[in-house]
Amino acid sequence: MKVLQNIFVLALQLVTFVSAIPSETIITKDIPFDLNGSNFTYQWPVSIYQFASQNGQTLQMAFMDIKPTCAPNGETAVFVHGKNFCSQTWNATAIAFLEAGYRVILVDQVGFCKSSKPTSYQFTFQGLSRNLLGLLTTIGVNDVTLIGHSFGGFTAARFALLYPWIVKKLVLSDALGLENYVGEGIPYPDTDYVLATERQNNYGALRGYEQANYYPGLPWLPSYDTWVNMLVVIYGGSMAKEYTWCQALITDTVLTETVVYELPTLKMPTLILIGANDPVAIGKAWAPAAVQAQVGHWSTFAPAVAATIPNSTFVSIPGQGHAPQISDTLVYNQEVLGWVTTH
Ligand SMILES: *[C@@H]1O[C@H](CO)[C@@H](O)[C@H](O)[C@H]1NC(C)=O
Ligand SMILES: *[C@@H]1O[C@H](CO)[C@@H](O)[C@H](O)[C@H]1NC(C)=O
Ligand SMILES: *[C@@H]1O[C@H](CO)[C@@H](O)[C@H](O)[C@H]1NC(C)=O
Ligand SMILES: CC(=O)N[C@H]1CO[C@H](CO)[C@@H](O)[C@@H]1O
Repeated sequence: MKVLQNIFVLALQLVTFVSAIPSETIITKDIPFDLNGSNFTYQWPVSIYQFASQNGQTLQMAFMDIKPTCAPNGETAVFVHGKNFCSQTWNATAIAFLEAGYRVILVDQVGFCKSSKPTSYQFTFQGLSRNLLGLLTTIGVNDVTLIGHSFGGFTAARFALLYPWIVKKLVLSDALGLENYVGEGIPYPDTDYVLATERQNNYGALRGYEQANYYPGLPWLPSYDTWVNMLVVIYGGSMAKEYTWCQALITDTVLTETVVYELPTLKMPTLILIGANDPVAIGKAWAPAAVQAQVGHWSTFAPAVAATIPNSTFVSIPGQGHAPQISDTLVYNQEVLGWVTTH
């Protein structure tokens, strides 16, 4: 009797404990236009994945879950954006996938765009991967083609290492993490140094960075302004303070984590795709000239990394920088869709 009573008390405690954790929910109604400091309009309806993380904080990840625009092929493509990008930046490639029969899921990672901007948060690629796993599990998706760009490529690589049974095919598109920046000699700064540079971001600073890194040697097109302004409204928006701090922490994550040494254990078909003239190296701006000269040579290190992954293909898009999905959309879509449909 005593034992039964104890079990009953234990069960009651367990129920209380579990119900104290806000459950994972998907919110699809009454999503505000200005969501978490981003009043930029997305092309498809936005949903929110709400979950508890890190000291019981209630966090939201904004995402778009879009049905194919022709006969479904039964496949799901999940796209993860980079720093200075949002889920919406994938729109032209998303349309190509929708037209090929894919269900497309575009996510905003925590700390970015329309998702929460927690100021007390340990940003790790493992944690960001876990958040994405939570979202996919909650909406019943357990088999994906995962496409990550830049910072989102680093997340995608980590996600594929942690949850290989979910990732059928992996596309790493100008993915950070193929190079180990601090290991290459980039000085490691305090987050306050990065925060100060984040606070200086405005139209001019962002455009200058994007011209030099995303479209090096290419003319500035009016359509590129759209993507600068998408960021400008967040940097000047209702959560500017939280956003700049999250972005500083996010840069810290890139500088403190590595993934390249683990990539040889990837087993799924993997596409490593770059813009041939991509010059991006995180921290290059504050590195000594000798280090600056040594980093960001994607045409050298990216094929070498691809060669360490058993099931990989390497593609370099000529004449393009860090964002070929924007600067050479048709070729990019052809390369990625061509690869996913033949591997
Ligand atoms: C992609 O989104 C941008 C910004 O919302 C928009 O200006 C552009 O027309 C969209 N492109 C396509 C192909 O829908
Ligand atoms: C969006 O927010 C920015 C920054 O606060 C503001 O300048 C702009 O007018 C807002 N746009 C809309 C359509 O609300
Ligand atoms: C490459 O991937 C395919 C498809 O998943 C698989 O059948 C094959 O065994 C893999 N090859 C290697 C070398 O891992
Ligand atoms: C952390 C944060 O401020 N999250 C907000 C994101 O937007 C939703 C919807 O407006 C709010 O409920 C959250 O508080």
